[in-house]
Order: sequence, then structure tokens, then C-alpha cells
Amino acid sequence: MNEYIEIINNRLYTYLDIKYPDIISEAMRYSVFAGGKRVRPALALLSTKALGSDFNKTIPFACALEMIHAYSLIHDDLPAMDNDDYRRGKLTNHKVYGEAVAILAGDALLNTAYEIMTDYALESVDINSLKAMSKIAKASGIDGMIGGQVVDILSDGKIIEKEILTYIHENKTAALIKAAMASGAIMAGADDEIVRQFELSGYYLGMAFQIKDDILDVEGNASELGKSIGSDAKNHKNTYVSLYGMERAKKDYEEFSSESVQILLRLSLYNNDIINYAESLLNRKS
Ligand code: GRG
Repeated sequence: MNEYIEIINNRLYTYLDIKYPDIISEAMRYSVFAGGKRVRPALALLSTKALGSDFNKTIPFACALEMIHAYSLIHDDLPAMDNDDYRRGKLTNHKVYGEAVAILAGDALLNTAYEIMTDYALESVDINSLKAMSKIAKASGIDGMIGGQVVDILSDGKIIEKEILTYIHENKTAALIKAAMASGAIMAGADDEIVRQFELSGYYLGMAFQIKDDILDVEGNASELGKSIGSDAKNHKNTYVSLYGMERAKKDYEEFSSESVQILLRLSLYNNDIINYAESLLNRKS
């Protein structure tokens, strides 16, 4: 995976080499290079590769996904939202740059993501670029990550129905992971049915990823995670573990993980890198 991560990081450096105003580019780079796992861009590149296509054309979309992810984390950490001082073991963006710059750095990352995608679509005159961008836009918007975040914020401190938790997880977490895999498949020129299968696999992977996140908050190792454990319970957060219990959380986690991999295995891909990567992600300790 290091090879893909290096490719993504190099391109992110290029895209974020903004000369002026330097405070905003510094704040943007601070969060983008704060040690994220690059899950969404890696899934996008590996999805293109799994279908036997050159992943270079997917790089702009992979970087856009990471910028959208980084913006969401900066805003999520703000005092008006989760009010977190640390992420990935480092001070959060607003703790370093102040709230105003942190808000603008998040906005700028979101905007830059669309600049990159539209520039690529204009240059390549490839309809698949527009299709991939549309998937990413929808997954990040009201019918995706933002919708999930709104319902999550409104549910804070309340005991919610399981259906509401599913809505939050599907939109806040799984939507962008689905879009990463779908956009990778689209850029490979896959037909609608194959794209649908990649999205479905991404859905189960995203749901399993979130359940794992909830499990790690109870059973994880603070130094491996780069954050203290037990924060969900302390903040009275509704999680998969709090609503279903640890035993069921682990069982559903296994089922969702297995479903995600099975869908990909049924597709007889050109190579299994994406399956190996999904499995390593699901076994993560941080
Ligand atoms: C502010 C619109 C808006 C949305 C925020 C992503 C998000 C929505 C909030 C972050 C909090 C959270 C726990 C979300 C669930 C998804 C998740 C597990 C995110 C962390 O993703 P990783 O593990 O992060 O890929 P790294 O640090 O590796 O980049």
C-alpha cells in the first residue's frame, strides 16, 4: 500500500502548494498531512486497478475524496460540533490556527476538491469524470455525509432508534467509502451494474468500518489509536455498541465485512489488491 499512499501524498502536495494567503494553505496542509490512513483515495485507486484499468486517471478524484474527508474532520472537531482538542494524537486544526482559519481551511479544502475534479473533467472531456464527480458530490452532501452529520448532531445526548443510527452510519461514514469505490470503478469505464456492485461492497465495508470504530472506542489501545478510549460513552454518544451491545456489534461487524469481500470475490477481478486492502482495513487496530 505504501506505493499508493506515496502517489496520493505527492499529488496532494502539488495540489496544496498554494502560495498566498500562506496561513490558509498551511492550515489545509496541517490537517491533510496529519497522519490520515488515506482509506478513501486508496479504495478509489484500487477499484480502478481491480478492473484492469490505469489508475492515473483516478488520482484527481482520489485526492478530492481525501480533501473532502479532511474538511469534514476539521469541521467535526470545531467547538460548535464535537469540540475536540486532539485528532490522530495531534492538536486539532482550530486549536493551532484558531476557529476562523479552521472553518476557512475546511471550506477551502472542499472547494479545492471540486476545482480539481472540474479541471480534470474539462481537460479530459471524459463523461466518466463527470459521473465520478457526481457520485462524490452526492455522497458528500445532504443525501450523504452532511445529512448524516446533521442527524448525528441532533441526536446528541438522546437515546435514538436503531433505524436512526443506521441512517447516521450509512450517510456519515459509508457514503464516502461507497463513493470512493464507485468513482474508481467509473473511471475504469465499468458499466452501471459493476459500479453498483462496487458501491454495495463499499456500503458493507463502510458500515463494518464504523462498527469497528465504535468497538475500538471501547476495546482499543489509546496509544495505537492516537486518542483516548471511552470517549463515546463519556460524551453519551449513540454507537453501534451502545445500542446493540458488544457481542452483536462484533457479530454484525463480521457479517458486514464478509459481505463486502464476497461481493468483490464474485466479480472475478483482474487482481485482488482491493480485497487484501479491505481485509487489512477491517483488521485495523487504529
Ligand atoms: C462536518 C459535514 C461534516 C461531517 C463530519 C466524517 C465526519 C462527518 C465526522 C468524523 C467523526 C467520525 C468518527 C466519523 C465516522 C467516520 C470515520 C470513522 C472517520 C474517520 O476516518 P478514518 O479512520 O480517518 O479514515 P483518518 O484519520 O485515517 O483519516
